[in-house]
Parts: sequence; structure tokens; C-alpha cells
Amino acid sequence: MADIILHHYEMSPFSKKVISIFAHKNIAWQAVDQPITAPKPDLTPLTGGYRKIPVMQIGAHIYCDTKLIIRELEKRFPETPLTPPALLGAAELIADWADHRLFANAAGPSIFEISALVPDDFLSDRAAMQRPEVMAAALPIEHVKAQFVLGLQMINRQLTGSAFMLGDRFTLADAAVFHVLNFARNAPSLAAELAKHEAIETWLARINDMGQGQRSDMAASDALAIANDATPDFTPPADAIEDAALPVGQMIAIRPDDYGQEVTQGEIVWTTAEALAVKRRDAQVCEVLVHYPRLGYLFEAGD
Ligand SMILES: N[C@@H](CCC(=O)N[C@@H](CS)C(=O)NCC(=O)O)C(=O)O
Repeated sequence: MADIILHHYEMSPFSKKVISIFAHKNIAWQAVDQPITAPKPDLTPLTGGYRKIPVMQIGAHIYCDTKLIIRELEKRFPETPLTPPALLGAAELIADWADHRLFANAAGPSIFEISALVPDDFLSDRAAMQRPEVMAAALPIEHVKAQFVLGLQMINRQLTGSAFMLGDRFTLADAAVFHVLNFARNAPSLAAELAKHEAIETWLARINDMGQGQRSDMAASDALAIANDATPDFTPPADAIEDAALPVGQMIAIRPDDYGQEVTQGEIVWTTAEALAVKRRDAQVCEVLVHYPRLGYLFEAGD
């Protein structure tokens, strides 16, 4: 198999979600450092517009969004399973809650407290990622912090008496809650709240102790060269479906339905009930196949 490349930056919480899976599965992977704010000139030739972090690259295959990245890792490394089938629904529901509600309640307050760790234009970059109506409806920061603490109490209850979120083994639910709480520690006021919850602190240490899998570093230019030299495999997966609304061969525009709504345009190569892959061309990387989950993304007619 071609190298597993993760385009990320050190402070990125969502990247830590994937890295905890690399650790659990003891996967060898290459870390490519990307900028923390836009523009991302070594990432967008691969994605076609999508700017969020992380993005996984395997040869000329580009995987956007941690939901899809983790599903792909499960497929490619079945010998070290992450979430038992009986717990998958619960784990996915917890992950969706953590990635959105818990993350928003942690990111809101911490964005003002981590200024020493981030570039000067960080606040304006993140504000520009939000839809105007969301910015206009921003809630008081003390309220958001109180909601974060209520989330902590639920998590602490769940972790009191069990080593992991869904019992005695690490699952997707742990990876998703972990990345948010580990990031929240960068903000002193949230770190102080975390410190009041012993079961959470013990669990965070347990996951951090898992390490990062077999990590090496790669230059962004090498990752682009790998995509350029590789040829994507356009074979549809066994669970491909025919979708009259998203027919193979149609040009579409894809964007996240929450924040960071940069658009990727491409030609549909295949769809499944939960994912979709589009073919696109770029002068720097030639032809690539970009994979998206359906959950959380809008698909509109492209040109
Ligand atoms: N739904 C996405 C969310 C990813 C996300 O929000 N990532 C943050 C960084 S951890 C981001 O992209 N922020 C803006 C940026 O880095 O440019 C996923 O699961 O991958």
C-alpha cells in the first residue's frame, strides 16, 4: 500500500482524533505540516478547495473529513478493529455530538485564550470561516463555557467506573471526545474545569500514553509529488449504489454544511449510501480522486 499521509498541524484537535486511531492500530504514517490559517497552497491542489484539517492522502486518493478518514482506516486495517459492530451506532452518535456541540462549546471560549500559541491573523481567519448568520447569533461566552462544563459532567459520569467511553476498550467514541478535551486544555479556564474531573483526567492521560503510531515527517512538496506520480483507482466499492440525484459523470460542487464552506468541484465517479468520490484535475497533481462523507456535506450542481 502507498504511504498513509496526514496533512495536519500540531495544534489541530481533529488531527489528534485520527492520530489516536493511528496509535490504536499502530499504523505507520507520514505527517505533512500545513498552515493553521488560509491560504493552504500545498493542500488545495489535492482537495480542490476544501481547507479543513486533517486531510488524508494515499497516493492519488484524498480523504476529506475525519469520519471518512477513520472509516477508511477501519477498512484498510481490519486486523486491529476500532469499534465493535454492537457499539458502532452509539460510538457514531457520541462522535457526532463531540465533533459539533462539545467542540463548539470548547472552541468558542478557547479561541480567545490561546492567542500566544497561534498566528496573529488566527481570530480573523476563524471568524471568516463562520457563516454570517452564525456570527450574528453568537451566544455570551460565559454561557458557552457553562455548556462545556455540563458536557464535562456527562462525560465524567460515563468514565466513572469504566476505562473508556463505551466500556473496557478504546473506540471511536473515545477518539472523538478525546480530541476536543485534549485541545481544551490549551485554554487555562477550561483546563481548570477539566482538572476538577478526575475520571476525565485519568482517561486523557491513558489516551495520550497510547502515543501516535509510527510517525515520520514528510515535506508537503513530496506529498504533492506522490499524488502526481500515482494514478487513482476509479473502481467503485462493493457497496456502490446508483443515485438518480447524484449520477456518475455529473459535475458537482461540494461544501461542508457547517463552517469553512470552501467548495470542491469534481466529476462523480461513484457514490455509496454514506460517501461519494469525485475526480478532479490540477496542474500540480494531475488526476486525483477526492472522497467525502455524505453526513455534513452539501452536494450541488457544478460547472
Ligand atoms: N468535520 C471536519 C472538521 C475538521 C475541522 O474543523 N478542523 C479544524 C482544525 S482541527 C479546521 O479545519 N480549522 C480550520 C483550519 O485549520 O484551517 C472533520 O471531521 O474533519
